[in-house]
Amino acid sequence: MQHTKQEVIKALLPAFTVPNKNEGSGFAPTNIALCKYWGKRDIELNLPFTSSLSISLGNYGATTKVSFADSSIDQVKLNNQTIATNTVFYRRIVEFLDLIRPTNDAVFNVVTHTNIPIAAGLASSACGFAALVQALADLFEWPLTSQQLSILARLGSGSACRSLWHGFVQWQAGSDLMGMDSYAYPLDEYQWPELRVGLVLIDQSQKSFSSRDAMQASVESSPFYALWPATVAQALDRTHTALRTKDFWTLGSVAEANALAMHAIMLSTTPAIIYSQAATLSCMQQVWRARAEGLSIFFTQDAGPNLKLLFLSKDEAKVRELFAEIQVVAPFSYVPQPVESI
Ligand code: 2P0
Repeated sequence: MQHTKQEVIKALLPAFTVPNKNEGSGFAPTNIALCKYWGKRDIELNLPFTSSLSISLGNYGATTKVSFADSSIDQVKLNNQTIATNTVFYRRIVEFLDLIRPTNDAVFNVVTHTNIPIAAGLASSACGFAALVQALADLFEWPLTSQQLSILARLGSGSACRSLWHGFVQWQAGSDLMGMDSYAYPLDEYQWPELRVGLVLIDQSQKSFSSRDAMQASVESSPFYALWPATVAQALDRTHTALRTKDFWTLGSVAEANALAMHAIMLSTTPAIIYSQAATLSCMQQVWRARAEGLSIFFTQDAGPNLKLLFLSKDEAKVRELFAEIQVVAPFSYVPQPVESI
């Protein structure tokens, strides 16, 4: 039986309370999947066919403040710009606010600041919805566990459920039809302070098709989609072993292969989905050349042309020499920022 988002909200928040506070705030890091989420078993609830595993990018993410507005419609500001009501971005946020609006005439003011490129395959919707859920939880003082907040964030965007924590995070696919067992949790047993993620920005422009539509098209038409669940299950298994034994070569190889397998599925979708640009392929070849010469460097790629390089701190200088424009993130060097500063 198909369940609705409203049913899930009702199960999690049976009684709406009028907040005592005027404003709520939250920060959420963006996350990069090492074992990817690609395809839903339930489109309405963003329930995935497979589990996935990500690394959060420390201080790179979204900071959001939410309050009640004195206007007729919700106000959404992103990086100091008012978002027009006819954009997909605005509609997705308002659809989410509709789920938790305490009364029909309650209107919200949402102010978000991000320090990552929007919609360029750097998982901006992930940190955006995770930060919004945290800000709403703060405003309404919801008595929810972090797993329940993860479920709420998933209703906004699937990968958002992984953005509630730092470090390595796993989103378990679950099997419940209402998705009550489909949430993420931190893998705190795996700490890897030497891990670095290098962001190679090939193109920051908006992507031509959303990952939401693309993954659904893959489920419906790729002849290889049937192989995806077993591919991810094996990748997850090998990633856990690599994290447990701190085997960087295996971690990187598995992440790179998993990203390429996801893009192979996209390529075999009708019509084909190709996010890579010529510069993406050149960058991949550069990584492979460096690896052939002995450097421990791997890449992963999401629903965009940009690559994220994986390497260890001891190789950072060499990697910076090879990739001049790279932005290097140390995922485990998270420094909490005061939310008041936005
Ligand atoms: C991931 N991506 O695991 C995969 C890899 C993109 C490629 O999750 O429809 O924005 O909101 O659930 O989460 C991007 O998809 O999609 C994504 P919805 P979402 O990071």
